[in-house]
Amino acid sequence: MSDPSDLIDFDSLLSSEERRLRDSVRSFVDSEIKPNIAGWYERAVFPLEIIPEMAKLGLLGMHLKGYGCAGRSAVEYGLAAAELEAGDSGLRTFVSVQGSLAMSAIYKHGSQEQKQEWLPAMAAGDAIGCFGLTEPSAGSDPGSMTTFARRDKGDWVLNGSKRWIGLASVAHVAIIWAQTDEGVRGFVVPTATPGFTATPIEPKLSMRASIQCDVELVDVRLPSTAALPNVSGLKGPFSCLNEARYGIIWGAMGAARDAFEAALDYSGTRLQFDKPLAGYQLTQQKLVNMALEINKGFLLALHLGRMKDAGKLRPEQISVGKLNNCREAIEICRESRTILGGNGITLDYSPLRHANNLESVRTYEGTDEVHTLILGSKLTGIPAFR
Ligand code: TGC
Repeated sequence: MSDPSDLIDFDSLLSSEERRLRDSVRSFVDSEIKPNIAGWYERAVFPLEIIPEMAKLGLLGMHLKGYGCAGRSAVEYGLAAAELEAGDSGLRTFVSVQGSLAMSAIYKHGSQEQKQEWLPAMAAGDAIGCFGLTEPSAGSDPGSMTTFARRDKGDWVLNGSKRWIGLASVAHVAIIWAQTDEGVRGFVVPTATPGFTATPIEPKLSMRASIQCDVELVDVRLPSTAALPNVSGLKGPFSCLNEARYGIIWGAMGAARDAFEAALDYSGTRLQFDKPLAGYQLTQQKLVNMALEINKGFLLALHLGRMKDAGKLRPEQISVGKLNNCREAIEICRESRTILGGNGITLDYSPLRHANNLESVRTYEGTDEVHTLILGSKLTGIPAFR
């Protein structure tokens, strides 16, 4: 399948297996997501019924090895993220929260028992996970979290609040990060545990086909084995955010590509002053500028993906991709909307839906400002966070 925005034969940079994986996810998105997404978005529904199909495609924890996971490469994971987000950011977000955040936390930092208990069920889509880091007053600065886990007769007892936690109200397990007397620790919390409640945040103007929740933890009592044994400190959650931020680098460009294709298609058929919009120089300039950024964005994603597969990708390089590709993608979606004119503000077309979603995507997993300061610190040697 060649993309109308592809001016540089991007496909020639992919292996046949990478193209096959990409095409199978694209077929799934074309048949199961695109025909339904406007309705889900309008009704603010996350379609739980598509989870088994995503599991069958091997999309859940797809970059992990063993435990029923597909063991795909970083580039393959990225290609899948781009295709899913061409459908809708909310659906890519589900795969990110499940695989990059919740499953990665257990995979990287969990005990053998925690891995055996949760990872196969999560890969199969039988168990949904969520990742509780952000709090009502601790977003960009997770080190200021106040959720606390205290030891009590060999148990852990958690109290606190989390906010913007994807999928929490439908999740079976939550990875909750909390302060302890030994620094920040992660906890594997079955959501049926007494004292755990998750309430969807509504109404939203972005990511409507997705669920984000407030989570309250009131005397949530857990056995000593609930703590993730292999990490303490903020590097625990940050190591998982690296995975999710990496997927966003690709996903954002998938949304941009879909918006561009909607605008290109519309401009070829919409007549004004007796000729198609695509015949006007102003429209062609918009289309060309967008296509250039899409080509550059995918090249950047692929370069970073190849580095990740080689084990050489550094966190600040992920910031380059997340900052650039979110920033360009949202501009592309907005510019695409201008080509659609008034029709572009309806749910009949994807660009404004994607642009609205990308407001969330540019904000979660590190805002534009956070990634700018990470890179500013790298360039100058002076951290400007505090
Ligand atoms: P800092 O003192 O710099 O670092 C603390 C420790 O963490 C290590 N570290 C990292 N390790 C791995 N990967 C990274 N990217 C890392 N960044 C830092 C660091 O080496 C240190 O380790 P150690 O061993 O010395 O203790 O921490 P800081 O807080 O001062 O860092 C500043 C800043 C701004 C970079 C950081 O706080 C940051 O990235 N903030 C943004 C947080 C963020 O992205 N929040 C959004 C979370 S998204 C979410 O919760 C919702 S999930 C999605 C959903 O549910 O829908």
